[in-house]
Amino acid sequence: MTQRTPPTIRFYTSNEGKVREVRELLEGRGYRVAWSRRELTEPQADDLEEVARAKLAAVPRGKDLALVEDSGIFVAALGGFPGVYSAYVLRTLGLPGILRLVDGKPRAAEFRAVVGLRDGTRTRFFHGAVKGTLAPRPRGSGGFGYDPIFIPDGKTQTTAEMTSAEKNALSHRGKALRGLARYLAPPGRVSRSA
Ligand code: ITT
Repeated sequence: MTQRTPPTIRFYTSNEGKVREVRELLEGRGYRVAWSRRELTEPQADDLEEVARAKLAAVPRGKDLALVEDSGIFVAALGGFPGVYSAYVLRTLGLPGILRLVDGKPRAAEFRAVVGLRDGTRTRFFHGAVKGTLAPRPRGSGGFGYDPIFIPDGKTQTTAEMTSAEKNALSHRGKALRGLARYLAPPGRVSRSA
C-alpha cells in the first residue's frame, strides 16, 4: 500500500508562537508545515490584509503552498490602536505600558488575523477575529505576545492561561486557519496532492 505524502505548506514568519499554533491546527488536518524563519518587510498600511498581501508578494516562488499571516489587537477605546502596529507597540511599550494606555478606559479589544496563501498562481486571504477584554494585569505563561492580557468574551482565563488547543478553538488565527483548511480540502474531497 502506498502512503500519501502530506502536502507541504511553507509558513514564512519570524514568530515561533504563530508556527506552533499553525502546526497544531494544520498538521492535525494532514498537512506538513515547514517553517521559513523570515522577517518580511511590512508596508505602512492600516489594513491587515494589505500587509499580508505585501508579505506574500515578498516570499520566493516554489513548489510548496506559501503561507503568511498578519495579526494584531484592536482596542476600541484607543480607536483601534495598536492594530497593524501591534508588534511595534509591544516591542516598545511592553504589556505594562499598553495596560497604562487603557487605564480608566473601557477595556474591549479584538484580536484579528489575516492568513494569506499562495497556491500556484492564486492568492487567497482568510480572516478571523475574536472579541474580548484586556485583563487588569498580565496572567499566564502560555501563548505569546498579548496573550497574558487578553480575556476572550465568555471566558475568565487569559489566552496565556489556556492550552494551545483551547486557544486555537476560539482564536482569530484558529478561525482564519479553519477557513484556509476548508478551502484546501472542502468537505467531500478526501485528499489534495501538493
Ligand atoms: P511575522 O514575522 O509573522 O510578521 P510578528 O510577530 O511580527 O511576526 P505581526 O507583524 O503579525 O507578527 O504582529 C502581530 C503582533 O500581534 C505581534 O506583536 C504578536 O505578538 C501579536 N499577536 C498576534 N496574534 C497574537 C496572539 O494569538 N496572541 C498574542 N499576541 C498576538
